[in-house]
Amino acid sequence: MKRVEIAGKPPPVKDLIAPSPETFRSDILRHLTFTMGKDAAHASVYDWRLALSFALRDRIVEPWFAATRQTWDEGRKRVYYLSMEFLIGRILEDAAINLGLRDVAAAALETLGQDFRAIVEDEPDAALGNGGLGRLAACYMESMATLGCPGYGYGIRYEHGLFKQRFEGGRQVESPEDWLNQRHPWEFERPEAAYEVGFKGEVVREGGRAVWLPGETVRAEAHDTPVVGWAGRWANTLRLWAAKPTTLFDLDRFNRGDYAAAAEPEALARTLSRVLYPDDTTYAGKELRLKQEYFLTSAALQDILRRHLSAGYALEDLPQHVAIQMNDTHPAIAGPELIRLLVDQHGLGFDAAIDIAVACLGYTNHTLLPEALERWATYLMGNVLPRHLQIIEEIDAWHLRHHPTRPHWVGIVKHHEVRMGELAFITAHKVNGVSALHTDLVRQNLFSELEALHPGRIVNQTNGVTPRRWLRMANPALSGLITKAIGPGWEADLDRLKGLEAHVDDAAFRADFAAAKRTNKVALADWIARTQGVTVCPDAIFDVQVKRIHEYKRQLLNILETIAHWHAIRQNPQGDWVPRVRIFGGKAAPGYLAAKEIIRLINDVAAVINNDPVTGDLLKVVYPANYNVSMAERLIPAADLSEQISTAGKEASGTGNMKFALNGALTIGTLDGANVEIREQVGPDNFFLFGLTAAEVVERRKTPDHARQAILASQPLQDVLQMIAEGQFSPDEPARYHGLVHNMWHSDYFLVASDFTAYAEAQRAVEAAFRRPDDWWRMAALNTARMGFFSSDRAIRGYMAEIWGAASAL
Ligand code: 26W
Repeated sequence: MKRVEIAGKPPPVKDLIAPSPETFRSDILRHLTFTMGKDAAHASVYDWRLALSFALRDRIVEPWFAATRQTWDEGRKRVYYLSMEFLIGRILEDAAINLGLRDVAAAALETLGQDFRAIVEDEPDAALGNGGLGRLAACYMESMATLGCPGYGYGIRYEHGLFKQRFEGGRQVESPEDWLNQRHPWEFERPEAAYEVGFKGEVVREGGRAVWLPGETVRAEAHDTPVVGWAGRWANTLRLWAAKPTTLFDLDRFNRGDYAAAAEPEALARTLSRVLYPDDTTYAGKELRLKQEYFLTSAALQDILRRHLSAGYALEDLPQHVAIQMNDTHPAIAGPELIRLLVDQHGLGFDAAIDIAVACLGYTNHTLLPEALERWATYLMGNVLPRHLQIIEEIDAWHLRHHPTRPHWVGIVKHHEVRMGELAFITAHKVNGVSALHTDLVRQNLFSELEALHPGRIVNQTNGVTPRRWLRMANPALSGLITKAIGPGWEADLDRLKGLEAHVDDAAFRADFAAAKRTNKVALADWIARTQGVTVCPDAIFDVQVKRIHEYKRQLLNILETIAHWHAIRQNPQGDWVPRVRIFGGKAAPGYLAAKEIIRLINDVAAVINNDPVTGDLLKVVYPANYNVSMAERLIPAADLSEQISTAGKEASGTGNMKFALNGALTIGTLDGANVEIREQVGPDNFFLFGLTAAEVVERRKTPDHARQAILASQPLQDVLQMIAEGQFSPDEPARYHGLVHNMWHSDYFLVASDFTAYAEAQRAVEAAFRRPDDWWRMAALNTARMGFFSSDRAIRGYMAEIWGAASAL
């Protein structure tokens, strides 16, 4: 593909010039009329939202083209981020802010009698992800655009994102999500950018060469969403693949009147990009999932090679121009697929091909949980991807040849399974963990033998979050105060928040800081009253735990301590208690019964506590259903206390923990994941630490009756378990939680009992600090001031320098 030169040298990427509200108003009206075909007199919020989105999108196109042009012209290295998940959330306001057009848009809409907020909230979340890993990919896309790192995200355009959650009788009920039910204004459909992806069939030999004859094929069609960075200085592409049939339908069958059978090929193909797998941290081993992973990876690699070759570069030079990052092992078939394309389609030798693959590929590990590590039965891999299984075996043999001292238990194919972690490690030049502690554990436990064979291959890149969405957009009150205190521009240079430290001893600044938080708490209290029917007092401690429901994240510890606290207040209602609102949010994987039981318990406890006249405003429990990115943007800025209480050694990093601290919440947390580094940055005095360390957890588990011992040592915990077992929170079914209580006494793998007392003590320390507003707001402000390190810009700079060998084009 050759680019057409239009008029000499292309214009350079330039700084944004914002249109006037009048100009932008006519842009919106033009789209309302000509794109939506609506008269302003009859337009709905939906129509206005689309008109506004198109008007904003128009203004991304120019920086987007300029960035693409500059990347070609300067022959720059491109970074390809392969991820099964991109948890984007809403796009409109984020795009408006990065384009510097938020206020212009709001003003223009006002003259049209429309409310910007209402329009923003009409947009459905793009929920193409489960949790941390998917949201991280979205933050990284935004930071790559902000930093001018030429990059593409590759993913799947799921028709249905993460399921919607509601509660019935306190139980989670799932229903399909349907974001594409309406027009999606942010994407450009590219029917011409399509590739065939094969499955199954057989491999034959033709003159010493392997030829794979797939038994099934589908078409991967590109849908491009521009991702604009801060100040509109650069824009990259998120390319999502939709599966289409290669043969449209069976005309013979149709003519015979067998309509359902005629449509079969189409239905089968579309299944591939129909729905996001809702499993977070559990590996299911389903054939459709493997097909989705290969579908994404094969389409992406074909696209990457097409772009490389069309620029006139040699395949041998791929690593100079291309860096490919695998977001966990989900796209780890990239190694074998790249080798297959190079060897089978382009005629390179295996040794040359694997060297190229290793030089291009990087692998990020996001979890140590054994149940989350992908392994595919060789029979399944051999059935779905027969050629790839051969190549995987060749890679394994090649690796053993080069490392004859490799222990016999180490390798890619073992016990009739393909281990995707080992495959990703061996086919990548860099393997990274996502926090300092996690990377140490990856080195010492998960990949210790491979690390010994490849010293230096494992590196750390501590996660980060984008301050544009998670501070500037989500928290206008605090953002305004920050700009007032340290001047504009901190959004793209987050270390400048350090400048706030000079203000924390100023009582007026602390009062402003507290006022910003109060504004957010009042807004949240209104929303809770409106949507949950629970009244909460904005002067209470807003204590928030939002994340996927998982035993290791220990929402159970939180709710048990809530019960203990409730019980203590009831024993002495006249005591000097600090009012609290304990807020939960999160979904459980549909098949994860233990997590679902915890959800039900929280809701059952909330029903009892919220209706107790004795405790009244002193304690409320709120659990709004369907936690998602948009709800996070509401809750996090209003939090006083951030619950990061996982069993040490289990949470790879966490990123919610960063968003809370950045927004001036104090953390109550264990020494797990990035909590360790957050505590180092904000200072140990500004962090409520409790609990066993990762090493102590391992030791503690060696005591066979650790749970029983811990429960017997804590009267409050015994009382709590007794109340639950008696059915105080499930009077209609007293035995409902007998299994859960039994498990607490006899197993408690995640050491809830062992950490209970330390956690309760830390909670009392939180209350003591909250009673001293000067200290509290000083600590809160210091948290914000010292969180600059956790910008995803810092993280992306690290990946660019240490893994991708890519440079900023700005
Ligand atoms: C194949 C099943 C499956 C699906 C998703 C296994 C594992 C996953 C992810 C790796 C789970 C995940 O999202 N991990 C989270 O990644 C975040 C970003 O690095 C971290 O902050 C979290 O600690 C980690 O749990």
